[in-house]
Amino acid sequence: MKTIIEPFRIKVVEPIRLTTRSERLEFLRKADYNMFKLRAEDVLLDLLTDSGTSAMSSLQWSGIMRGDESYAGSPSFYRFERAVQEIFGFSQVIPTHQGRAAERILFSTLCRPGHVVPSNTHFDTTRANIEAAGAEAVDLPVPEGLVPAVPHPFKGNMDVERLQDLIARVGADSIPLCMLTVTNNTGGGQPVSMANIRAVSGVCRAHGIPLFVDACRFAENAYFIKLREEGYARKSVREIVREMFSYADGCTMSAKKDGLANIGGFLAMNDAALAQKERELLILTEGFPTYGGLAGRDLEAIAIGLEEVLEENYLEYRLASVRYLGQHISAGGVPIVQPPGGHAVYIDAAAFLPQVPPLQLPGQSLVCELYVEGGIRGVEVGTAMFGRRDPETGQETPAAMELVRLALPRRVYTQSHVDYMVEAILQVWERREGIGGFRFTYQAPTLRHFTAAYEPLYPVGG
Ligand code: P61
Repeated sequence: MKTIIEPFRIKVVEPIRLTTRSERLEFLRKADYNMFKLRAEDVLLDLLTDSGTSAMSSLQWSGIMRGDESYAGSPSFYRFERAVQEIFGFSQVIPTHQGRAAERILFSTLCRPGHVVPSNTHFDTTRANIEAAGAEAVDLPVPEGLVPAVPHPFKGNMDVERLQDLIARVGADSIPLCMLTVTNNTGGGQPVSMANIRAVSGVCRAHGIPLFVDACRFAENAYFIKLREEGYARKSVREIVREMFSYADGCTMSAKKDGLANIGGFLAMNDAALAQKERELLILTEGFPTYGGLAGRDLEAIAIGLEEVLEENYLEYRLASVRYLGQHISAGGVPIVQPPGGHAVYIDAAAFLPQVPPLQLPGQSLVCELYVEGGIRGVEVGTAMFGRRDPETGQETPAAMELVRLALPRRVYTQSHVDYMVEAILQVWERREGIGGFRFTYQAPTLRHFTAAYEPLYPVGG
């Protein structure tokens, strides 16, 4: 059979609500044109994020019932700990309420002012937590990673030469750890090759710098390695994952992605002394080390989700559905980051709307138009999210790329939903010449995209 099907059947359904175009224009205005301020019930197909939005399996729901809520020493914790140890190969496992809590604990333990933390590309919460610890976050993607239209099998790779140059320039003593984000979310959900993980690890080990992997989408990354990297076609995803993490000293994880759970995360590593310090911080802000801010039932859902995400027919369907969306809009002329990523398709808003300059936020225009057209909610990953405003001069620096991310929640939408998305995106593409820009009317000093207010500089909706 050549048709790749959803490898599950539907047991519970959740209604979604159709709205009219004029209702959507009104909702958008009331939300200050900020997708994060829309009410979810006013969204038809929600592609804002693949984070925490997975449909859980019947086995995960049965795990929820089994969850043991003891304050200390819950059997649910030990099942969670064993799943993480077996899959990732790290001995120390610290549960956290989500990925950014793991980041905060890791960076506030290791980073000081004057420190530099390199990565292929830091995700925004990662960067913000490094900066909150007084250190500098540096992105070192390979050059192909910054050119949306150029296809490359491993656009998520880190530029190893630039890593070596950075170490030579600032000194290994100023680099308390190196990060590697798999897949590279900010760079288009693009995978990192095993060869690159090995090379980055080699450089780090030669200089005594610990390597931590931001593991959010580890299974999708492993499946890309299986499909695209020589020597891995016959290996199981589980074996590939073990090899990926064998080159690292630890990882941070948001279980809201490849944990197939609605909440949760963890920090894992082999260094018991470091883990001890981190558990002390955990107790201060998250909770006792056998629950870390999670309920026992969440730990069960994650332990089961981490196993299910490694099933190869799931991963085949997962990557195929993202590819299907990417290929169909691309065939209609829409410029996207090529090839499509593991969890999302990224539209190149700068190429879609060349008439809108970066400081007029072309990605912001595009997310608003997609919502008006089809009730689809995407997210801007461009100057609104990653641009910088000088607090003294008010001078704005645009982001490296102007992207719109359409993230597919895991196991949630069917192929006809994707066909509808394709239709709506192509309709916006047809009327692209009439679309203008936006400006901020309010912005917070950090992570401004969550709470920003915007004003259109043209009539939205055509
Ligand atoms: C997302 F607009 N990602 O992609 P937490 N590392 C990586 C992530 O992708 C990630 C985290 C760490 C989200 C949620 C999100 O401004 C935003 O469990 C590679 O969300 O704390 C999260 O994991 C943090 C979306 C987060 C945003 C921040 O949609």
